[in-house]
Amino acid sequence: MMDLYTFFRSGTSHRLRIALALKGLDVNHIPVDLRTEDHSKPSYTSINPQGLVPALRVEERILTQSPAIIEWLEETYPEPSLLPKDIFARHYVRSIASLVGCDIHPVNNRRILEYLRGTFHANEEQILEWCGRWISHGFDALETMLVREGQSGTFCYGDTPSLADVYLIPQVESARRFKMDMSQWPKIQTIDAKCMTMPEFINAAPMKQKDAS
Ligand SMILES: N[C@@H](CCC(=O)N[C@@H](CS)C(=O)NCC(=O)O)C(=O)O
Repeated sequence: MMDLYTFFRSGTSHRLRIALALKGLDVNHIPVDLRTEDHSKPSYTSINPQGLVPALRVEERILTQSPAIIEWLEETYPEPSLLPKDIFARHYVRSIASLVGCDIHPVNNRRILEYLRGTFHANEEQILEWCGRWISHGFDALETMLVREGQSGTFCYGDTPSLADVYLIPQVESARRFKMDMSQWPKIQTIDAKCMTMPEFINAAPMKQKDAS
């Protein structure tokens, strides 16, 4: 069985948990507590030198970087696919994943916020403003894309979950944690509600994890 190094509140761990569940794969969860800096200790940096979760142990190999791990999953376990068949639809789904994974998540990552707090003395109000700005900027564009492109159904693309939903749902969870009003983005809110009827998404949620507290 594969070992997943994960933290319940980590968005990138969350997206990987969803992808694994949609592929029907059961893995052994090994919690790495970011609050106690366990990810920066040699016991974990010996696994991932970047000191970031998630990581996936597959037999003797360690896989890092959630986008690369999800691509590996897609190539190793092609069914059910997280990508549509049509080549432009594949681009569309990947562009949503990139919007979240490259342009929203990284600037709101814990280590960035800790640096803003520690080096620039940002208070919690300023931290919320920072996170809110980048989430709003991304979600405003995504809401427009979802409505304008007319490719979304009950999910970001059509009526089955794809890579786009795998990336989106953890970001919605994070937006709620940063006290964002999700009613500004009704299409995103509807897709989130639909995903959260599926056990694959429900069981991957932060508060469902054994390390949640
Ligand atoms: N690009 C990496 C980013 C991983 C990442 O940023 N993980 C966060 C949790 S969501 C982390 O470990 N942060 C540690 C920290 O910020 O101190 C991936 O997608 O796997």
